[in-house]
Amino acid sequence: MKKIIFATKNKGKLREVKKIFEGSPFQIISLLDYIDFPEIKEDGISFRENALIKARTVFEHFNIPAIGDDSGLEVEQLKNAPGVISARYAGKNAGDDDNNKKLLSELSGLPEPHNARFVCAAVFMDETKIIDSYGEVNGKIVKDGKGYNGFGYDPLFVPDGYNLTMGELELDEKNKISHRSIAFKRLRNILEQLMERK
Ligand code: ITT
Repeated sequence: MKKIIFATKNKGKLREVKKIFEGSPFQIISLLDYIDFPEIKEDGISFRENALIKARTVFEHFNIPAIGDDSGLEVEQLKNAPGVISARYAGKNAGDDDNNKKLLSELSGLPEPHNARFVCAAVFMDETKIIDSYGEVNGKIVKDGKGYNGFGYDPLFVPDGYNLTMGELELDEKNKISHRSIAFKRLRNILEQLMERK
């Protein structure tokens, strides 16, 4: 198995990505195995830039092929906020509940539907290459949050074509449609093809 280090401390992301790489020749480890690894400064202006910052920082430190994921929620009526600051929308030390409350307060008074999308930029980096991938999923923000699966804004997001929130979907169901699954399945395919060519 070839090790890839996933530059994240987010347990929700890690669970989803490990599942996507199941059955592949790659073993996914993460910064949760190196809990003292300092917080990476995400000062890029785009998801792609931040994903590259995460991949590069971790690749240069460990010298193991690395993947960074920068993702978030864009809400049309909020001019695509919270965007790249999705994890810190309600402040520097905000948790998921704080961010969800802040989102609903920003939307209160605005007419439904609250169209939104989740986006994910994933960047792979090793000594010879950088590979970019991207995924998004459209849906709507609902006022009455539901479900305890997933993480982040999942309980408030109903993907198009569904009556359930992302928080109500099982991991396998979320991995059929999510922004992250689109980005990471593509990355897995490319990496497997490159390996076969060797
Ligand atoms: P790492 O940087 O350690 O990977 P993070 O949580 O800080 O973890 P980001 O900077 O990419 O990651 O911020 C992503 C935020 O966007 C995340 O904390 C959620 O609030 C939101 N988000 C991203 N993907 C999501 C998903 O699949 N479901 C719900 N919310 C999501």
